[in-house]
Amino acid sequence: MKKIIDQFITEVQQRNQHEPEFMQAVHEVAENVIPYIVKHDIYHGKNILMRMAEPERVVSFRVPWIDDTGEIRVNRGFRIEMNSAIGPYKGGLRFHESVNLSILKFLAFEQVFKNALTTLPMGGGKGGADFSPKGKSDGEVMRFCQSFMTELFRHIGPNRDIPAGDIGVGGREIGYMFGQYKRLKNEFTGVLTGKGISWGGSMIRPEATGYGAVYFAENMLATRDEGLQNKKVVISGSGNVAQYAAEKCIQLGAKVLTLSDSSGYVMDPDGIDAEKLAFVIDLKNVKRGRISAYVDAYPSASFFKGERPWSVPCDVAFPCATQNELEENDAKQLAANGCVCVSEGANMPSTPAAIKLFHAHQMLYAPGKASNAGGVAVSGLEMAQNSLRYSWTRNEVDDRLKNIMADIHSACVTYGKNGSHVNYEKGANIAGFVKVADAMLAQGVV
Ligand code: NDP
Ligand code: 2IT
Repeated sequence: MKKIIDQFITEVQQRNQHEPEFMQAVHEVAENVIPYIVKHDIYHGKNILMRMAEPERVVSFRVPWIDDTGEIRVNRGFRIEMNSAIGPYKGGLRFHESVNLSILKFLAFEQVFKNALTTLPMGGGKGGADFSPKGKSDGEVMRFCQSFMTELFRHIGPNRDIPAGDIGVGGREIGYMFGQYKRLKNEFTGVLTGKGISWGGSMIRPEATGYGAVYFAENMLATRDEGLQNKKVVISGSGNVAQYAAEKCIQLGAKVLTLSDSSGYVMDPDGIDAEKLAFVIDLKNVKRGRISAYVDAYPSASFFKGERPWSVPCDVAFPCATQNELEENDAKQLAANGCVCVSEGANMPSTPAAIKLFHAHQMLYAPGKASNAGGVAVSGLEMAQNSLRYSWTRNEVDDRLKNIMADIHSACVTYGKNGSHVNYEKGANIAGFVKVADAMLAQGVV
């Protein structure tokens, strides 16, 4: 088996030199899915995983814009249209200085499996630009978004490709891009998700990824007759996903000890409660400040510059910042400190060595493509509401989100159960693969 997997990886590697994040994502899937393919005749000999590892289309484009000093700047924009077997391309846009083809291809590849797991009819895609909104004025961000959409608009559409937010793309950026798309097309359609409530957005979409990751953790803990109440929780990040993971943990009676950003983490031994979280949300979303300012407002907390929060003893960890932010040593510390559950809010935050350790310690570990699927799931519900020209209530959307997360949990158990332990990574990869592969096989050589 190892030989077949190695051969496959070598071939994909040859075609995708210098794309370490993409290769990491493909490798992880291949290790779970190839043994399954070999055992199931309908998939065997169809080169199906190789086809899934090749994007259907990649678009790369120039994004020129003018900064506040009048200088002309240029960034690179992308859209990866990875797989449309089960629905139109769907996935977020990331605006961050680190964005490149490797990162967006890994995200698009993961998105295909994730979207399949949601049970909704969405293919997978991802896009973005090597532009960081951090430190830019609203005017600069608007001009950038308008220029970005001036090219992207010809590649997307409500039945073709429906982008949304990701790192660096929140409500403000979606608004500017939606406005530009509407001017260019002279059409009001659900071409983006994460829209404002008064212009086609869905209730619970901002909360969905973080809430979903917490619902998924509750589902995992329930298999051991446990729940989040009174649990000590460590969260990384302080953006969209981290904020609402924290909110739901607090609502469920857990004690949230940390939040972070790329400069370091804050640890509050008294717990970050609803009022303190409101301060963080205002700090990050309105003032666009740094998490270190938390300790000025709450002096009993400490700021650890340049560090990640994984050394803080906890029962449950939610990595909600970025890829490869939780490494082998971090996983060792989590396990040594008694952490029993890791539910990924971010995409691929744990390195392969860290994941091995989670498995070795029989921890309840959920990969992002399962546990953070709540975001894109509610995006799918936003698309459904846009098509119906109707809006569901907060409770209706939240109930659907809870059911979807429970269904994803069940699918992971179906394909990942090994005795009394569930390998959620294997379960998610195989369940996602089966849905997409069956559709591709039915559609001929696509
Ligand atoms: P935001 O831009 O709102 O927040 C990102 C957070 O992560 C910030 O606190 C940011 O800190 C931190 N961060 C970003 N890059 C790094 C880095 N290189 N090192 C350390 N910290 C970093 O993004 P989201 O909350 O939306 O996204 C977070 C993660 O969740 C990403 O992996 C994303 O792909 C994933 N995700 C998002 C979904 C969504 O609906 N938004 C859905 C599913 C997954 P700083 O401000 O210093 O950059
Ligand atoms: O990684 C993700 O799932 C997202 N950034 C959300 C995608 C979406 O289309 O809502």
